[in-house]
Amino acid sequence: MEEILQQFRTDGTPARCVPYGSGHINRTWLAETDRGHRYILQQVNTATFPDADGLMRNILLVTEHLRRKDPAPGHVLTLVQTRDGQYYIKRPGNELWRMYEFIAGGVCLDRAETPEDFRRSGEAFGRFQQQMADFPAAQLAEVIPGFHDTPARYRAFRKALAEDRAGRAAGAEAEIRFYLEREAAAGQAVSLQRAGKLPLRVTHNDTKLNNVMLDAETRQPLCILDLDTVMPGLAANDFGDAIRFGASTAAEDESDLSRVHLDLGLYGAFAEGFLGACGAALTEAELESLPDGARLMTLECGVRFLTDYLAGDTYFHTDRPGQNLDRARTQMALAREMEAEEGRIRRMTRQIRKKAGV
Ligand code: ADP
Ligand code: GN1
Ligand code: MG
Repeated sequence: MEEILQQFRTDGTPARCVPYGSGHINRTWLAETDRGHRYILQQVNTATFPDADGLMRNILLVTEHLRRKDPAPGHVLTLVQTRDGQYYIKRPGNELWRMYEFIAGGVCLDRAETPEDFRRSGEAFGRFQQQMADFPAAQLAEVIPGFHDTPARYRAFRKALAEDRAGRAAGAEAEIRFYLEREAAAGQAVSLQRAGKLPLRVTHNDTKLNNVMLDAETRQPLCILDLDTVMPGLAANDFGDAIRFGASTAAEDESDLSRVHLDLGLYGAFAEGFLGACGAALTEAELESLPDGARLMTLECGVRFLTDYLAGDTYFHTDRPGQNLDRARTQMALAREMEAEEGRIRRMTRQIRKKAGV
């Protein structure tokens, strides 16, 4: 680790380095130098992101673009160069390391402490989409092809089910049935996009609450993090993924399902923030697709968790047995409530649109 830290142009000599954050993909550390300057060191998961050069090029392009829109320090991720002027280190075995300036004074929440926090995160992701609207999407590498191609996620699920590598399918029959029953419905947004009814935009694609940093004191949005998956995508996916994670009353891996509910107050708060920031730029079809996006992203993410459970937990970080199955189950609980409340959610969204004038 020391050897890696030394290769970056840090202000002072790295003196401390501790694991940090709660992401499921990369490994993240907080490093501090003897001069008290803090950095985020990340080992990027190249099993997930094999195209290291494409990925890092995307991040450079996106952060440069965002900085032109908003140059305030701490509002955009800043990569730290290596001593030989690169923005990342590649090591044997396709190891990829990068360093960011640590953004101080912010919080990344796993749960919104108030609806206001969630409204602010909606504003941040809406603004992100707005700021990226004039970015030429063709310049971005598609770092994970088909990342939100829900039918393709279902095909991977069926494959894992047929292979049953970890011998877990027999113990997850109800969950498997639940997701299979919804396979046709889950492909709705992708079909609309392919039919030319929903446009592709530059989206974040991983809009979990803990991928946005809020000012610890004012709770105003500070910075959007985790730019690894910025690619062409659907507005409904960014909206929906944020809802599936942040409008739940419980953690994504909660094992007591009686605690897992869709909080409509949180849904409304996010929708207000998001639509206020980017609603005017969305088409009527996109605006109408947002509530569906929440259900579709919940199903897609649940299918991915169940697929990983069946495959033996090889994709998402786990720290206990059964964690991916618990994650798949929380998404089921949320999707069920989204189905049951569909009419209400749609009406609420229309009211919010009206208030936002979009
Ligand atoms: P993953 O892909 O594994 O989710 P992230 O890039 O989201 O990795 O980083 C994980 C966590 O590290 C974030 O949720 C956040 O708490 C923290 N983090 C990441 N970048 C920074 C930064 N530049 N400044 C402060 N904290 C950061
Ligand atoms: C992963 O990297 P992180 O933890 O922000 C995943 C998302 C999932 C999410 C579920 C690159 O996000 O797609 O929605 O876990 N990221 C990747 O918590 O697969
Ligand atoms: Mg993250």
